[in-house]
Amino acid sequence: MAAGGWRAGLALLAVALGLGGPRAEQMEEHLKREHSLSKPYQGVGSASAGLWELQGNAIVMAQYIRLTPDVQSKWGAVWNRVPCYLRDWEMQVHFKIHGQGKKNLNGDGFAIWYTKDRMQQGPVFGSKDNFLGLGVFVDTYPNEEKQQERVFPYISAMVNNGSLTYDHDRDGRPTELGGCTAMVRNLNHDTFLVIRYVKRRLTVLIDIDGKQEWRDCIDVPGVRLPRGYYFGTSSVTGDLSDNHDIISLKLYQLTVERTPEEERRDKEVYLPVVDNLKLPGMEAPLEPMSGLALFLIVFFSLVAIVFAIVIGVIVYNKWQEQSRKHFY
Ligand SMILES: [Ca+2]
Repeated sequence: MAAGGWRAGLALLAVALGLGGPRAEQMEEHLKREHSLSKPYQGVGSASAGLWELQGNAIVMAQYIRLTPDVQSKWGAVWNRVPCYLRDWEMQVHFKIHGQGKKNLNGDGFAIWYTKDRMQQGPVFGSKDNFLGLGVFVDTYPNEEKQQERVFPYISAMVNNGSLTYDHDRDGRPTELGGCTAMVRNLNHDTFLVIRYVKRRLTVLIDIDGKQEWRDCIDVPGVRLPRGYYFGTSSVTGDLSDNHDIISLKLYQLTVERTPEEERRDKEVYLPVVDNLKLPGMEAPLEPMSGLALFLIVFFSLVAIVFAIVIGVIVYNKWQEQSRKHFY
């Protein structure tokens, strides 16, 4: 693959150029083979061995993995068997969507997943709804009739703690974290997208114009994803169809330095959540109380109790004095 060489040092370059965030910072990257999928797809789909498992109509070809053929009512998925415990990572997806359908008469697209559950068939691009984790959708068909703001094909991202439903009829608009238009069908050049997760910041970049340049698509800070979830990709066709091909999935471990403050902020989470986001069921979990706060609460509670007792004693004594006066 011609693009392979320059792409290897991409994360470092992108961050140096400021694409990854407002502040240029040092970042090293390292390909993790256990979470990557590339030619010749050795062991993919074998029943017990191999790092990746196939599902549905997905098939392994010499040059790609076809999640679905350009045929109605098909679905397919490929899932990593190894849970990912990296804190900071980047997933580079080399894909191809092509078919006979003319403009907007094709579907439905595909999803890239980082989720707790794997190998679960469902209605969200062939995979489970009410998922736990991250889904990035390359949606090639506008289901919502009056599409005004969004031009399709459209890429969007969604983070779910299991409580949210993907609204297929509205192309996931109610739960969308961000998105962009991406004309990705029937192109003669290679098409890529990158999902980068660094210091709780989720960014999606696309390279679909054949210029070997990354374009910003999604940028959301404060995304808290637990570790130990699985990478996967899935696709579905309905009345409309396309070939949805994955050429490679390359997962890079990114090594970044954190300040002590960032270490505190980026501590382990057990449910996916997005800061400052008001979605039903997506409230940020309560921060555990700090030692000082707990001490102050206990201290002032004791002071208040002592104060109340003293007042009580005084009032009681006064009342007794009064009653004595009444008796004599
Ligand atoms: Ca759609």
